[in-house]
Amino acid sequence: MKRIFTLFLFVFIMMFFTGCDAFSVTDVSGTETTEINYDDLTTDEPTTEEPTTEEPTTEEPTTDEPTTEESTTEEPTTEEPTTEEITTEPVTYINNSFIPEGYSLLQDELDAFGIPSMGDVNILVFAVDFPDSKYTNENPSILDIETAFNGESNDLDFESVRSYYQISSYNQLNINADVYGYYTLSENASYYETENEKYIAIDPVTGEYVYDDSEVTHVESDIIFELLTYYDDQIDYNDYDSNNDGLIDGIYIVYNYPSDSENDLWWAYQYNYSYTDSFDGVSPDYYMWASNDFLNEGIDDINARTFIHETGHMMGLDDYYDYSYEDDYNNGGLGSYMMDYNVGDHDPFSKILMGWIKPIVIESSTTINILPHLESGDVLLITDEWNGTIFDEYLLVSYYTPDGLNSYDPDYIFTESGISIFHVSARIDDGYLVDSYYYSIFNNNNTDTPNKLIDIVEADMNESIEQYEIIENSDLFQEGDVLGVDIYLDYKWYDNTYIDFTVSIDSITNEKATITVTYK
Ligand SMILES: [Ca+2]
Ligand SMILES: [Ca+2]
Ligand SMILES: [Ca+2]
Ligand SMILES: [Ca+2]
Repeated sequence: MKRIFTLFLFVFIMMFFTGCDAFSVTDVSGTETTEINYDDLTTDEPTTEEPTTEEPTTEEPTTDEPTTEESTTEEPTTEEPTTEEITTEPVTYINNSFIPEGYSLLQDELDAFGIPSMGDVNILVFAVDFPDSKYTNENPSILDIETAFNGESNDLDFESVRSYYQISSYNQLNINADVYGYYTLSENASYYETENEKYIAIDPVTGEYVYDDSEVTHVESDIIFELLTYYDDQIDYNDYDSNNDGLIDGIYIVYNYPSDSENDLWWAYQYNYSYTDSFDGVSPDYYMWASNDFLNEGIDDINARTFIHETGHMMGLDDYYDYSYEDDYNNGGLGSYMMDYNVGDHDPFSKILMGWIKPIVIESSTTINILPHLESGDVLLITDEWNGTIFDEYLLVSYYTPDGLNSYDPDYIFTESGISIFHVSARIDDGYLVDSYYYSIFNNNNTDTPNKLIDIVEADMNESIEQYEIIENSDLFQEGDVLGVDIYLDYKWYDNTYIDFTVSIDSITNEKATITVTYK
């Protein structure tokens, strides 16, 4: 058993709606987390039955036109009365965009991952308690846990793990949880806590582990071993490896012990099984570990946000918040969305990585309509040159709307419509930086690399996110704004070269936004 620097690898979540000390960005910014407008929380029903499944095409289907450069004048947009334009109008609408094919996704690049990003996936959820911390009817029940994982949208204030991923994936990921327990573990909670402290103890002077591998044990892995052994007769673990890679897709342990952000064990994180065992021919690997009181966070009856966030990690997504304020890099992380603040929809970059949407690529001057991202999945990928890969540096441009999954947490996400522009730096040639605080295959992360993996281009140019503030409505681009002219005249790629184009927000209506990208 090889220990890696466990502390560095823990994927912590932030306590939602509570003023936890250790990892909450809100504390650093000094922002109060208490006053939230909950009025919106009941406005429900996002886009469940919007089965926009694959192809988030704009209404300009790129299929029929092999648009070489000079598909000029009469590119008939559907809604344009073509009669007049022949005589009067100059070239107003050139769509040189295309939807790429055959590029690899995040899970194609990862050595291993837990939950496949698409398809029908069965996950295992084990509720456990301890001889010294037994479940009582004061604690979340098995039914509550069942609801948090499998509930319908209407069953929760926000969403269940299942309903959230159905919506965010445009019905391409269908997670079903089988819940077992409460099972009483063989050891007391106090034992596991003590053993875990030994496991992660690091000598502050040498930076080495205090105890040899032979003196310690990995308690979560011990617990998983005990559970899988106990349930082996009842469960065919083959049913939980939907992609047949020999690894159980997802094991979730929900423990009956109070969460404590100051304690390394009594928190919520995703991690990996430490031993090599197999059950019914498949092996445990990716697991999530969380207290059942995360289900009681905030004002929701049952709050599954922490489990939704960690499920992102089970699929290989990184955290987009800044783990370390001690370096001078990447202050403030992304500033919102599910992989930073446990709120809202997944950001468009994550959806591209998962294969839920395909970007509309632009590498030459183009005017194009995009539909609201939440329902359509539309997002422009603007680059100097498309290199056949999403693991590159580019801008993402999407039409943000504050409805559906984005309507629940107004203090943590945009509350107006507008155009959100992301600067993505997703190259992976170096990968897994050993000296980095954050372990990732990307060259960049949102913690301590010179540039952020994903950043928001702030339309107000005040760089408030870099001051650890949550995104603000003024960060959205509005009609008439032009990136590269009135907003960031000299916007640069991270290699310090200027971007070769301007991005103009021509118009925004309820139905669509019209964007013109002009290359110099
Ligand atoms: Ca079995
Ligand atoms: Ca698997
Ligand atoms: Ca940092
Ligand atoms: Ca700002």
